[in-house]
Amino acid sequence: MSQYFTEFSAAASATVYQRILAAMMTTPTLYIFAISHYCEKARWALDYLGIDYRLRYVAPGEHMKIAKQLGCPGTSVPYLELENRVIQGSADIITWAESTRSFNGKRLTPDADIEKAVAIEKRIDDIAGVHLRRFYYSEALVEHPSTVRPIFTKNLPLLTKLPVIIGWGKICSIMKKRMDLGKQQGEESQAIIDAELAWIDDLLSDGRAYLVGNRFSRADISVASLLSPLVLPEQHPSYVGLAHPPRLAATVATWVERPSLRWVRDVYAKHR
Ligand SMILES: N[C@@H](CCC(=O)N[C@@H](CS)C(=O)NCC(=O)O)C(=O)O
Repeated sequence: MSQYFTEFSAAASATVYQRILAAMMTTPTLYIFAISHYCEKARWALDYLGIDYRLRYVAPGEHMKIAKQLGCPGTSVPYLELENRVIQGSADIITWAESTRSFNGKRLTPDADIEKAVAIEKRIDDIAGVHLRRFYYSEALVEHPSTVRPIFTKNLPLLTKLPVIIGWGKICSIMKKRMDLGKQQGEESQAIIDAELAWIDDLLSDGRAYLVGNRFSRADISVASLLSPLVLPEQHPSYVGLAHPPRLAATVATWVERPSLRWVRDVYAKHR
């Protein structure tokens, strides 16, 4: 009897072990920078769709090495590692998430007006997302680099964190060059964001709750997450303690009651 029990429990624990191993192998891993609004978009979408995933914060530089190892076509985060492939980019991650069997049935791609939702997502990804990053870094990284470093080292293991702390000056120089940062560039980006906010203000001027149709969609999650660095919503998982540099803070103070930014705050409160 006791031998039977021992064999039975060994078999049972082997099954449990195999199950844990299988779950670990099939659970996707999302690689992110804590500061990145594109990463927030992908992370929010996975959370919203109830996808089980592991989160891995990566350091600047390290993100390129991992992207290469995984076979990503480019270097940028977010990317999602699956068992036998990788998906790079927030829009493709959302599309993949809705195609898996394990999502909770909520949808981010609407049944009607898909093109409208995707067009809004693409425009905010390509324009406001890029220029908001340049607007913020052109002041924060160039003039106050030490205020940016903590969010880049947040949640990193010590051995990954130390090289970022030691090499922060070099990392800032590379980022300045790659994103073309500077006072004048920041002003150019500010004007572009102003125009993009006017576009969203206009879309919302008929009193609609959601940008496309009457349901929360990928258009909403894209606009809200990519504008979130202006609003720093309390529901954002990584922005606690992040502050705007002075000129950006003064500009945001003049924008904060715009319909677009009020809407971002409301959407975060309701859906994040
Ligand atoms: N369109 C892409 C943009 C991603 C992106 O620009 N990521 C930035 C962080 S905000 C990045 O990883 N930059 C570093 C690099 O390109 O190597 C998306 O939606 O995922």
